Amino acid sequence: MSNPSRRKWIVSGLAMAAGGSGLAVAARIAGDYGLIPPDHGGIYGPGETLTYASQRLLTRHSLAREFPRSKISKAPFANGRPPESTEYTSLQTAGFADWKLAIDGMVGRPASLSLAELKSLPSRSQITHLACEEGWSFIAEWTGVPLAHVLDAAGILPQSKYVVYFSIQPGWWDSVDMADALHPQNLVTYGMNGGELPPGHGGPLRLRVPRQLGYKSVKYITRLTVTDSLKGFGKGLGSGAPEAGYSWYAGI
Ligand SMILES: Nc1nc2c(c(=O)[nH]1)N[C@H]1C(S)=C(S)[C@@H](COP(=O)(O)O)O[C@H]1N2
Ligand SMILES: [Mo]
Repeated sequence: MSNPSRRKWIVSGLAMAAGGSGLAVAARIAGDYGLIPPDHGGIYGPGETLTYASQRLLTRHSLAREFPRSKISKAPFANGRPPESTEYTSLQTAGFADWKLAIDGMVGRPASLSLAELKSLPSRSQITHLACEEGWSFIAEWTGVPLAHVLDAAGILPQSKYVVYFSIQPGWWDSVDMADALHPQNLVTYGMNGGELPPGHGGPLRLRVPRQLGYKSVKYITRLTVTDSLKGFGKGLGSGAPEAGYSWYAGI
């Protein structure tokens, strides 16, 4: 599927099927190409499938826009408050020295990395937009290790299809497919605007997924699990978002 005209052909086929014969047909075509998102059931399912499949075929290699330093927002909005659990606050009191990111599931070398270990891996900084589904947004510089490096170090097995990521904050977890997981702009982020990532924005560690809406950028992450199926996680819809009526795939 690397030939762009073939991709365009499939996408126009999807669009025609969606317009002419209904979304269900488009969803079936998408299924033939393995492009079914985990929240494909229910009344919005065929629409979700069409969005995901078309975006995947057209944009899987595209980059989120990166901005010059002059565009960094002066007063970025932190949505919600950091966790108040003793688990979090005692880690915070110790300067997050004992914060760990576990990497498990379908990997050859499961690992548990401290912040110091993550900071010793190759880093990348990028100035991107974080857009909430509620309409507000801001631009910040994010620094971290590309998720692809972390996965590489752990050795993902060939049958793996998704990376599920979990927050220390109850209820917050999400997942991305491998095309997104290996995308160079997805960062296991520990820095913001030249300093540490502040607790309000997910410090000490969050996954930034700049090609999708803000809710995919889960804050306070402690675990990454590589899997070939999302069925065993939550209600099997790929994240908490579809359980609450939002899309699993939130590409922008
Ligand atoms: N753990 C956790 N992650 C989270 C959230 C949250 O409340 N808890 N909110 C999400 C939503 S809806 C958005 S829009 C962004 C907001 O990021 P910000 O707090 O840096 O503005 O974080 C996302 N990640
Ligand atoms: Mo949001």
